[in-house]
Amino acid sequence: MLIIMRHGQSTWTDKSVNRFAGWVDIPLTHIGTEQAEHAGELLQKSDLKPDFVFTSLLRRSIVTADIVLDAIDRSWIPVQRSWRLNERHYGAFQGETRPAMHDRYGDKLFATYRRSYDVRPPVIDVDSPFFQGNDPRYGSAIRDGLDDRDPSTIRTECLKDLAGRLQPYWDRRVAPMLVEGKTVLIVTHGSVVRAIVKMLEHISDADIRSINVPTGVPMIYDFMVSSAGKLRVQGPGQYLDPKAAEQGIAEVSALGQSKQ
Ligand code: DG2
Repeated sequence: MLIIMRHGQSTWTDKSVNRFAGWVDIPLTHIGTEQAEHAGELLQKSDLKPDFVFTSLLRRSIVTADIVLDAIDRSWIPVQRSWRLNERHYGAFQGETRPAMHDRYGDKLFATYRRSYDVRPPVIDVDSPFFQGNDPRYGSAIRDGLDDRDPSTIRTECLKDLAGRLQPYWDRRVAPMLVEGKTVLIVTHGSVVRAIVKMLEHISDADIRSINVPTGVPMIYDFMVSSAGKLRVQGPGQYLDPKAAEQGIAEVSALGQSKQ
């Protein structure tokens, strides 16, 4: 079984701040912490006991996972963190407010940069304080040998780029655990959840544009394993708290509104 969720609300998804984060390592808000605690309660109520947890290299994912696991007394399970589960690199949008970018680019282009499958935002300048090229967490010591991608050189990504860097990690790190019948928890970011939902539910490049992911609400996928050892997903993902998911999805959509 897969339990997948976006981290709790971060300081930059708080609507009073409303900045694009991407790979910028911002913390959770008080609400985000409460959402993570609620996610833990939902797992507890449904008697879901993860055997393994995956996070990105960003604290909003790491801290959310810690809170969820603490709530279900499973802080002890093994963890693997990877840049491949990081949010999409938002290029030059990192650190900018959504309303300002909306007003600069207009409805159509703004929506394309935010939700299209294959259009990248403009690249970030290497001198920007929001560029992570010199951050030790993306240095060569962390290369995982899955391919020759170098995270320290990434300056923008579209969802297709994210899906490309995620696929080898899914195939060689995550899927084998699901094939073994383990319960896997992935605490990650909106775009990574969208990429995984797209892959598992065979959503088209056009239809993925309308999918938004709420903060802090776990979603469940069940699998069967074929005689050839292939994973077969059993239906669409199910949110453990559909009402909170609906409200969260509306909030994410609203963040993209113009300030005018
Ligand atoms: C958000 C997504 O990702 O922003 O990078 O700012 O919060 O899941 O890490 P998060 C960011 P939107 O694409 O929803 O504007």
